[in-house]
Amino acid sequence: MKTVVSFLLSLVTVISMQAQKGHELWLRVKSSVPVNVITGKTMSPTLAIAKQELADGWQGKSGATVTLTIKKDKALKTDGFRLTAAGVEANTDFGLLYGVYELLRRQQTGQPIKEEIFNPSYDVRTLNHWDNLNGSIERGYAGNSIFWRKDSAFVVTEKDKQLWKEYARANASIGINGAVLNNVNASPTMMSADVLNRTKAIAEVLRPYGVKAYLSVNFSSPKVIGGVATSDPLDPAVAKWWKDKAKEIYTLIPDFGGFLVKANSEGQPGPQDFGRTHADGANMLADAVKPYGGIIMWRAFVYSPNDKDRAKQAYNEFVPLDGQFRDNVIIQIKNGPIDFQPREPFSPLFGALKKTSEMVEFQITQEYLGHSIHLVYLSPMWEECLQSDTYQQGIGSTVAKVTDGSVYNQKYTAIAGVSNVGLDTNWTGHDFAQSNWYAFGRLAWNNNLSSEQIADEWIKQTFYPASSDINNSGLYSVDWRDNFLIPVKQMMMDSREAAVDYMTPLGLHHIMSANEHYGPGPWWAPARTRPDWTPPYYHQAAANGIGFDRTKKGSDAVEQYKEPLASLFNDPQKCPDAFLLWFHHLPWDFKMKSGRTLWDEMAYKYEKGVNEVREFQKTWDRVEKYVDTARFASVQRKLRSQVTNAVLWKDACLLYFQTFSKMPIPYDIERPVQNLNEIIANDSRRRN
Ligand code: GCV
Repeated sequence: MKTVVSFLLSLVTVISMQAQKGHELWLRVKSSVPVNVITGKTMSPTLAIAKQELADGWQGKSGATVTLTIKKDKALKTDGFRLTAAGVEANTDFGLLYGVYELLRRQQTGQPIKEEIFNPSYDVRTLNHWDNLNGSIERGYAGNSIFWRKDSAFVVTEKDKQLWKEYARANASIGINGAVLNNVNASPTMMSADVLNRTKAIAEVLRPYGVKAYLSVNFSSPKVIGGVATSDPLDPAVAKWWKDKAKEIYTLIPDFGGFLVKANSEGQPGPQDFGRTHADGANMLADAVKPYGGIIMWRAFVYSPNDKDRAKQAYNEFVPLDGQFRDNVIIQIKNGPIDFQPREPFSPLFGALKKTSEMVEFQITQEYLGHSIHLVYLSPMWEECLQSDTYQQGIGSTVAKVTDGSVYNQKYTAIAGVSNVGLDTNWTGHDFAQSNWYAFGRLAWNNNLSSEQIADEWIKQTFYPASSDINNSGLYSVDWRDNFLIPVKQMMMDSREAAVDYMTPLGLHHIMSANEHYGPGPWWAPARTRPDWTPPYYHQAAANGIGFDRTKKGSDAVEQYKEPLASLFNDPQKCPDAFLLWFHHLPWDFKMKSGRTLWDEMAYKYEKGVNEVREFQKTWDRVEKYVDTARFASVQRKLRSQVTNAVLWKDACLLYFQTFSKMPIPYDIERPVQNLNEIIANDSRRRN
């Protein structure tokens, strides 16, 4: 008997250890508290999921009754819901499902449950997957694609379906309702019958969870795979090809969301190839999907090799087109004017388009923020962008408000996040990178949530040992709260600023190593390379100082911002330190607000960033007893690499910029441990 008991115990241990590989994300709770769920007579697949989630996760009163009611309610948007004393009310089954997830989240995180209305900030809340048909993922750091693969490419297995279901469930639990299944650098083959059939299979699994499928399309598809002589958007044969294609897609996938388009950017084809405008291209596609309620998300990520300041180009190209787009076109704009850097000011396009729908594109995958090696919680960066005031319609016209319909009358409101999901067991490579997927979904649902609240929720759901340990009042044990939750939350909250400090402090940007975009590379500028792809174009370091002059005397990018921002950014005495070298070229001995010289300030910032990551190591080592072995060891290992890489950034940047400043690195900070020539040689070896 004893042997049987100990065998069972060890089995339980093994199972629970396996359960700690992070695959369950923030959905780990399995409760055995009984609950009675009442629904209307018609049981849809979505309602069945809602019912099952309650049965599996209920942590309220044992034997309680929860009623899920469809009730027409003008106060609620399509996906919105109302929590009531009896349960959840909504206009749609999806609303009920979101309500159930909210109820369970509140139980699990100890938040009050009272009568309250919840409406999403955006109608369309999408993940953008930069997944290629051969299974690779552009800027993906968590394994290959969960949707596409090279071998047996069009065979749909039960394993595929199970994974897609888990993916859809995770999205639904945080309110994400759309997935663009392939890379914006899209292959024309995406429009082939084989690919569309696989898309149909994926869409069928995602559908009950309220996640619509979208595809990125290549603008040359009519010519490349359709046998049409051209892809000119004003050619009737081209418009017809897209209309027929839309019909084919909607016959297969009646709730298909629409297309995402990267056009005339980084070598991708587009309407300008035929002397047409972005509006001509977008409208032609918009007309094709309009009969089915589809939308076109048209990216504003455009820049040409010969303009003086890349940061100005999206604004210059799109503002003159304002008012020319169909109402089912949304211009998808990266948060900053360049490219997902650790810190950028918000893109001046936000709010500048007054008669055209706009949406924010964030990057969840950490292309420029340490891949899946660095622990960087991105929510504070997104919150900073969403809460930035554009002043476009007076004080309070924040990026959040000019995109969510509060300021402008947009037909569709939307938001996108470039996904960090791959085939890795824990989905995102780094266990803490899951928090970025989670945070994106939560902000897409409510663009006013604080990053701190989101981190709090995520940690509780992802790391709390067992639901049974939550005491009756719904609070977590004091020991766990004080020794795990609080320090780990602080580490997350500090992590983005730390990354800015050890990579690109004071408004520096785009100084990373070429190609892999991981380590430092401020020196990289081979002959015959497009200048706007090289770091010296952005940092402009020289004997007379450092920084990109975007003032009125320079490229005048400041002029794209509405007053009082234009004047604020234009004045080096008033410009926030965080954006100083983004907008100004300043002498090395420029006197900073702190009283230090610019050079010293930069050195202290790099030092501060490195020290902060060392503190994260200490924080993590201290919490060992609260975390399962696998996740503890993995995060510990990654933090070690993060420190090594942060030191490399600091040494490389300070030693390289010192060749211009000719000033000593302040003597009270740690000395470089590497030589510049060796760092540069290693960097180019890695690239070859
Ligand atoms: C998908 C950056 C990335 C590219 C990406 C591009 C984009 O340039 O480095 O990999 O391409 O942004 O957003 O289109």
